[in-house]
Amino acid sequence: MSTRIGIVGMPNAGKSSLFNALTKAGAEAANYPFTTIEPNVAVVPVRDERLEQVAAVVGASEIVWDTIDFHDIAGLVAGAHSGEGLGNKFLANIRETHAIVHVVRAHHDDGVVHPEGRVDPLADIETIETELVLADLEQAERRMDRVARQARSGERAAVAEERWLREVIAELQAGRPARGVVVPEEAPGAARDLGSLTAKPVLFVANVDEGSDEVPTAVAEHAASHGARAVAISSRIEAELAELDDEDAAAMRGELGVSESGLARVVREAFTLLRLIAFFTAGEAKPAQSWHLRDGLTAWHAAGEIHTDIQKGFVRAEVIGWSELVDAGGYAAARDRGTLRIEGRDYTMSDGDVISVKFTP
Ligand SMILES: Nc1nc2c(ncn2[C@@H]2O[C@H](COP(=O)(O)OP(=O)(O)OP(=O)(O)O)[C@@H](O)[C@H]2O)c(=O)[nH]1
Ligand SMILES: [Mg+2]
Repeated sequence: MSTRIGIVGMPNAGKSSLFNALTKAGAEAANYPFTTIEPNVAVVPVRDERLEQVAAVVGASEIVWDTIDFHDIAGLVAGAHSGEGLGNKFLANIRETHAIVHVVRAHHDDGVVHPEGRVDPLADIETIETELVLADLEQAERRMDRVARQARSGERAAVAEERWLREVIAELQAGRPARGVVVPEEAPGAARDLGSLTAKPVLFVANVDEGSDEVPTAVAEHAASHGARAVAISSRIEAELAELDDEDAAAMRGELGVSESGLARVVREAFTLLRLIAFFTAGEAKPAQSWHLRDGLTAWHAAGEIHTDIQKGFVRAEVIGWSELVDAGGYAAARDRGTLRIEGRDYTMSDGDVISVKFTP
């Protein structure tokens, strides 16, 4: 299943610039608040140079990248949950995402209007978090009406869900995210049904001044104390770099002294945030492909990512670490060396594994 990430933040924070950079999709970025009025979804390839090497040694026909979907929504302002501004309408669009990227303005370009007329990343973060909490509270109360009715029949799952919702509502009323409330075993679908925004993992993206790549201390501390992660990028530079071809972009990065693509960092952090690992499939004259999987899952789950039929008919898997395959120079040599292993369905996948599943159709 593809991974979905929602981008939130204040108007003019730099969300669409980041989105454009991520996609080169050309979503409109302009210097006035509320540029984004339709939700934009972009499918972003997760480039991985390990797969390029694997593809080369096995003689793959092409490379097919794993993707992440990013949803760009309109900026949120104080009062958004009750319909202020345009953002509220779009919160619904990101209820079904797996994680949130929270873009916060930390650059000081006077040419860019700030809705509050000042640059204060921590205050902006708190504004957005308050809106997410209030939007969740409304949603949770609405859901409670329905679940409480079901719970009266004594149905176990509904009773458990009602108890859970009560706790969630108490947390939200106290201004805290829903993240901390453990989902009961009896109602495993409760969190998904609520679609709580504040239960999702968060990556803060500090949109910093050109030439800087440090997360402002206040943002870093906030992220650390909320179990979140943070990266610094310049949305504007990334958007400009995305317009260039790879060679020119590399040259410009050199001049600016930014080593790695900010976008690569955002994507990597998103993987870490969601505790995902990458694995690969590759064969001669066939596409080499990257996939992702929750860390700790098995070869059987990996098979399911590739195709449900492959999972259903799972017999065994041939597995090798990507670098062992590259070192050997191909499957045949790896088999001779004994680095290509036979594994069963319960084998726990490692980041960078190359897998080939034998299955009965
Ligand atoms: N100097 C500077 N300007 C930026 C940066 N990122 C974005 N901008 C500018 O800020 C303005 C708003 O950027 P957008 O990316 O459209 O902001 P947004 O968060 O999508 O705004 P809304 O859709 O209105 O909520 C544009 O003029 C951008 O060029 C940055 O890193 N540095
Ligand atoms: Mg925008």
